[in-house]
Amino acid sequence: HSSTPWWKSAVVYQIYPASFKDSNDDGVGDLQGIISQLDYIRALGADVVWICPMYDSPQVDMGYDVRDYESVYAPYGTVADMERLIEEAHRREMRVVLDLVVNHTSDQHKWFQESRSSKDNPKRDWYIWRPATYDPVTGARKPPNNWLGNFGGSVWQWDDHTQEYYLHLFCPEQPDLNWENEETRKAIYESAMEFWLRRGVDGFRVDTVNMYSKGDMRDAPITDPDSEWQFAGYQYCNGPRMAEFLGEMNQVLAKYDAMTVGECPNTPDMKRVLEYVSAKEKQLNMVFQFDVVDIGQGPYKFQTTPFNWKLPALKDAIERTQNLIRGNDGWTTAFLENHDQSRSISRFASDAPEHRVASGKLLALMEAALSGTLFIYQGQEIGMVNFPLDWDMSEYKDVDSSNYYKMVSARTNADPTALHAAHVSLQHLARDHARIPMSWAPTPNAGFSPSPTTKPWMRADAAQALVCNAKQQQGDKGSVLSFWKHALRIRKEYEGLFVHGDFDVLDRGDESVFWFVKTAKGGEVVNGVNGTNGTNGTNGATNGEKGKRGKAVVVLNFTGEAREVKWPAEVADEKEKSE
Ligand code: TEU
Repeated sequence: HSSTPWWKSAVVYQIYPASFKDSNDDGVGDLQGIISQLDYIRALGADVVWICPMYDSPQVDMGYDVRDYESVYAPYGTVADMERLIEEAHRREMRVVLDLVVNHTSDQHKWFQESRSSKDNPKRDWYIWRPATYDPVTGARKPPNNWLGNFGGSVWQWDDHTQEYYLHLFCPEQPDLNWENEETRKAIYESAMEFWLRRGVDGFRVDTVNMYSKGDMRDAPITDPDSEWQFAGYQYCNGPRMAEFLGEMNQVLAKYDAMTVGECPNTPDMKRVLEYVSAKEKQLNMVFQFDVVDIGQGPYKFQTTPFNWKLPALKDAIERTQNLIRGNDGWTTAFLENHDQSRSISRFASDAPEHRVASGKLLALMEAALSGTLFIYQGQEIGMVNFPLDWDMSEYKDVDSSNYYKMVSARTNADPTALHAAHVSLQHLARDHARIPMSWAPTPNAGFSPSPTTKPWMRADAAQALVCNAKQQQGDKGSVLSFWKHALRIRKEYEGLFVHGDFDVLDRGDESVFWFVKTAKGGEVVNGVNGTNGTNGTNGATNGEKGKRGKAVVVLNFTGEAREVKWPAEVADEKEKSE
């Protein structure tokens, strides 16, 4: 449909370069490995690949600590390999989206090296520096506020050389850029964005996009009395200058017709989300909200009991994000996994051997029927699950996991019961589960490296690869992979229903079955904002196959047993039609 932007009906396949495919047998995934699997991704039915940070980086946070935006992390390849990847994707009529990580850089980025060199360096103000405060009683040096970092501890790091603190919302090795400085913003646009846009990338997944404007730096309210540092996400997210910064960034993107999907944590207020994604605001095309993936997590992510949530919570979370497209000009996303989440089958269904395949299909059907741009994370399409509890803590490589485990250890004086509970929680929720090598084939390293004896950078789940791998699933009509392919074909065929349709949940309180209805809509946006004439429904209602069905009813049984269901009154006449 000519007036509907391409990214609305797109299926995006997310790639974690370290763990996708190793082409040169060094145990680390690489760009040539990605190129070698573009046909596999295309055959799934994806139109876009999103590549997690492949920039030069010391890898303290797996590339989300960028040392140089304009070069590639050597084990992954070179800028020339990236150019080749973009060309190969485009040749297959696929698009390439990169991760734009510009809330912070690595402390090894040359900008920060200059900034920290002296208080009067011209780049001093490119990062966020503050003098110490002192305890009135003891005289002890203290950071400017009590904010807790995303990976634990204070967000402030003392710098001996210039005797000031700098702000880091993530690791100390990830100092926050100062977006208030116009020169900094210009440098970001040029180095991190235009360098790659000129090389043909089609858009960005924008990391931590709502943290650029930090608001005031008052102390956060005390929510964890046992800790010196307090959750401050509602203060450093969605600050007063967000609209201005994103508007400016949007002008750069508009020159290249590039798409954006912003990562939007700590934003439960849907009106606020709509400001970012409303077409007329010209800020972001869409965002990732955390409503679904945060289900069942404690206030501190890992302080949780696995499966302490009930199905209605999932229905509500999905409804909130689906409703962003209802009666307004916003857009939304559908996703259940990414590199920061454990596997969806293990989270939302059952990874018991007898339920894995059915669970994978259940969640595939659910996701493929949701409106918005669809995202699939590598391995999700074959139904990969979390690695088991008998893998010890040394297999967890993520700084988020190890910091949590260290914190529990410090707080409890290494109490074995507490440490075991921490391990159980990490086995359920750690980011590491998404980061092990992709299961390509039933070999000791899951077919990740060319030689079966090469040891990957993270342990491959060989036992899982025996029963769950892309190679066997490609030839099996009953596989999770075949199911995904089929679901994505139907989604495209009935775009008005599944990509653009309205979402209504039925029988909200039912804790076993998730019923929802999709009602077809055209690709046009109401109010004529994106469309040509504002008429709603040109393709949903009248264009051949796409318009033949006005409604679809999706019924998902989240229990392990057969269920007798009563067709709800709201859709009784739909049932008659389909019979
Ligand atoms: O994540 C930002 C974020 O807000 C969190 O969801 C974070 O992943 C979580 O608190 C960890 O448990 C983004 C990236 O997706 C993530 O991989 C990076 O580590 C982070 O930014 C810093 O760049």
